[in-house]
Amino acid sequence: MKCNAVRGALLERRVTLGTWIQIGHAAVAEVLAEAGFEWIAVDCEHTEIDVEGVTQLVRGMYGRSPVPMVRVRENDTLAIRRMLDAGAGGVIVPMVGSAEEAARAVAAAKFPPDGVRGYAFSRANDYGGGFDDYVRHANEEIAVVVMIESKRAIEEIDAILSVDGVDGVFIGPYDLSGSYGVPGEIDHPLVRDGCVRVLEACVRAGKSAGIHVARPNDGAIRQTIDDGFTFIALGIDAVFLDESARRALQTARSALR
Ligand code: 3PY
Ligand code: MG
Repeated sequence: MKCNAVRGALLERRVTLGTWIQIGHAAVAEVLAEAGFEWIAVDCEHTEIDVEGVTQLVRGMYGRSPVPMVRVRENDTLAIRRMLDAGAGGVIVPMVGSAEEAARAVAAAKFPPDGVRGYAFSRANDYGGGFDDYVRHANEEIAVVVMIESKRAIEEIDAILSVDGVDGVFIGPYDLSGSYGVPGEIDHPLVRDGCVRVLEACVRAGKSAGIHVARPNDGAIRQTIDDGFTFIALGIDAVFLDESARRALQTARSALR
């Protein structure tokens, strides 16, 4: 089994830069992989992408450097298991609000005795050809990141981080803003305060703090790095496409004036 550089970085609190796929075409994975991201998360929570789409996207990354990650559709044993079987190097589990929920996510991602992941021949172990090697190393190589997206999760952050097998946490700023009653205001003091609480708790726990910079303008990127986040998702495929298309059109239209 290939060594997972992202899990190593999470455990050492080293910065890794990733990005996010919502358009389920393998060409998108190829383009973003060649751009040089260290990991790419496929979003199965807010898109129509399911295990078939993930498999194609993971194939698009195969042989290139990014570690394929999947933001699973929910904290569910089978949702996690199927993505790992498809070849994900790690899962990002949405809406985790307590230590018990975090432990459930970890258990789904680990083979016994550490968890409840089922054994099978699958794409992840070369359809059985690499079964023994995969089973021996998967629990150490698969990354488990849980998402902090609510007031409740912020209040429970120390307990969530204390769960063995949680390699890091990842803030969903939009859901977090919604939970504080200010949807979309990701720079609102309540949201910023929540982020600071997560960052401080991660330092105490020696675990990685991550966040999604959905609109990665220069200011937002610098702020995220200055804040001390280490597991950073830059942008979304659809946002890159939308923003650069609009920018090109706008530039052309002003040149034509
Ligand atoms: C959020 O902002 O809620 C997210 O889930 C980002 O990925
Ligand atoms: Mg969210």
